[in-house]
Amino acid sequence: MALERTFSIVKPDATKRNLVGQIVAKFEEGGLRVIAQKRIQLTLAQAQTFYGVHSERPFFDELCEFMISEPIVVQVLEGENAIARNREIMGATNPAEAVAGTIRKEFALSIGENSVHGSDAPETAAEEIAFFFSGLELVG
Ligand code: DAT
Ligand code: MG
Repeated sequence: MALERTFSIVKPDATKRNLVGQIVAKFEEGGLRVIAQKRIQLTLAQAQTFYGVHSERPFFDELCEFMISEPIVVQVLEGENAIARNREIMGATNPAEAVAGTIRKEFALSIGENSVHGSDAPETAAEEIAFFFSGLELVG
């Protein structure tokens, strides 16, 4: 399998608690490399666009308000099977169901405030990377 890239967010609950370094360490220990990273504050419109696939879900408004509540750190991670690998390192969406040692098991506060986002497929990874980064910002 060739090198793959995925998109990652360190979410507001984690930036607020100063956990960026500990989360990046989990990615690096898991075999992924940060090839782009920046700290930003999302607007409500950006959050709604980014999570548009969930717009009909009952938690959509809560999710978007949470995502704009503090700065976030957006990243591109590169490695073998990066999309699946990143999701393993993150753990299940609900921290109560996450495996020991995963980011969400160790750091997430709840199913909503779950510390990290990671792309779920090659198509979404490409879209999400392009939403936040120009090609010049990706330094593999
Ligand atoms: P994931 O982030 O693991 O890909 P998802 O795409 O199903 O999970 O949902 C996106 C985010 O929406 C998730 O990280 C947190 C929030 N969310 C999902 N299900 C939720 C629920 N039942 N209640 C509150 N927030 C939820
Ligand atoms: Mg998802």
